[in-house]
Amino acid sequence: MTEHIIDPSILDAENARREADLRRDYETLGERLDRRGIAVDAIKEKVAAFSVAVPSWGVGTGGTRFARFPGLGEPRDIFDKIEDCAVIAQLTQATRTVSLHIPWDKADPNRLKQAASRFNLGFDAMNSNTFSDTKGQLKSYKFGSLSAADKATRDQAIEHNLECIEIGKTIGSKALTVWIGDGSNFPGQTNFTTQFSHYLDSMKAIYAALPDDWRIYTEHKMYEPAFYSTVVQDWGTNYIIATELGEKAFCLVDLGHHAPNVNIEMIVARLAQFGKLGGFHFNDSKYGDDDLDAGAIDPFRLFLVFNELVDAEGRYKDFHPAHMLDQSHNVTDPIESLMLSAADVQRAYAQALLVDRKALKAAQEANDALAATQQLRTAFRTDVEPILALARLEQGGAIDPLATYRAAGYRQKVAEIRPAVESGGGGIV
Ligand code: LRH
Ligand code: MN
Ligand code: MN
Repeated sequence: MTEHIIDPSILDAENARREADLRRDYETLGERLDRRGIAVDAIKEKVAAFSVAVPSWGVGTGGTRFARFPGLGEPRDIFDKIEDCAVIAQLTQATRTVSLHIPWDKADPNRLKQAASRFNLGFDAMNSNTFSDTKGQLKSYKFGSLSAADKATRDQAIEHNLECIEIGKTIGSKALTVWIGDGSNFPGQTNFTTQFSHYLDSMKAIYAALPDDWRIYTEHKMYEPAFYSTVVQDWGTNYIIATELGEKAFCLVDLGHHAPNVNIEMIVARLAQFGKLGGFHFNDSKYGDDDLDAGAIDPFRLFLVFNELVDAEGRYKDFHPAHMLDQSHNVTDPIESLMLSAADVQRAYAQALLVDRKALKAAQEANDALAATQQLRTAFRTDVEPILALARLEQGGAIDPLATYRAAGYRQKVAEIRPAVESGGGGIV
């Protein structure tokens, strides 16, 4: 039986206050969509089946390289993090899995599995970390990991990824995400070609250990922490990697890892067209890899990404990219941010499902630019909140996750058990 952290009587009371209004709103929206030839219940079903993974590292307060200001009741370890993830899942019913980062979340894999299964949570992709050093580690990653000039350093980084696969096997994960910070800070510091060859050789060794039913995702990022060149800097290099490695290798698109104004939705379309779109790290940004909450800055862009995904769903067989959040919460309660972001990702999906694809195609073929773009705008401007809220309610979640979470006083309760953490300089990514 699934355990619930938020008292069901509080959840029921909060829902009872909102249910009648919600049902009226849903009915009105249903009538309006019906006039557009859309069955609201069918959209709701798809929304209900949609899930986005929560990153374990997202439930702790993030920071910048200048400072970190922890909040109340910070999770002490991965088991507290799993409980926080369970709260997000219970209230949103949109986050059925957790994505772990090793070694940050290292613990007995059987205990991890048990802890998650109490709340009926599964594990999404494992994330390896060779972008920072761990205590006791023999070789430093200061000058790179999988692409380092030093062979022993590369071997150690390979070994770490193999360990992530092993942990993942025990806990039921089916994917490994590899992001490295390798690159250089000065022109001439490294040889681009040698470095990339090292990287490919290392990745081939990891790929060789990947179980048949697993996928490996490589994540590109334009810059940071290396500021002159980065080994896996863009989707072009990422596509080469996935192609070189083989059919279990796919590209992961982290929305924040592109230059401002880059047409990410088009990258998504290209990768999908050539069978190499593996999945996403959703977040939002204004300037760079800001890791702001998904949907917080440019919800239209998120919608355009989902517009491509829905288009691809209708085109390709076996198309099932992984959906994960990857954001850093510096000034908000991470649970609140993650709940709203999960809903915003779902919202973009629901809006994209409303696009009249037949009318869009006809407008495109008639070169009617305005009619075509109008199809997208109409879908984007539709307030789909009643669909999301009813999908949550019907699955046992909260009509209003934020209000319910606050009414339940979860943060105050855990703050009594979890010791306060002092503010400090230099935070995590
Ligand atoms: C790098 C990144 C990558 C890491 C995570 C902590 O910027 O997006 O996915 O694993 O942040
Ligand atoms: Mn990421
Ligand atoms: Mn990032």
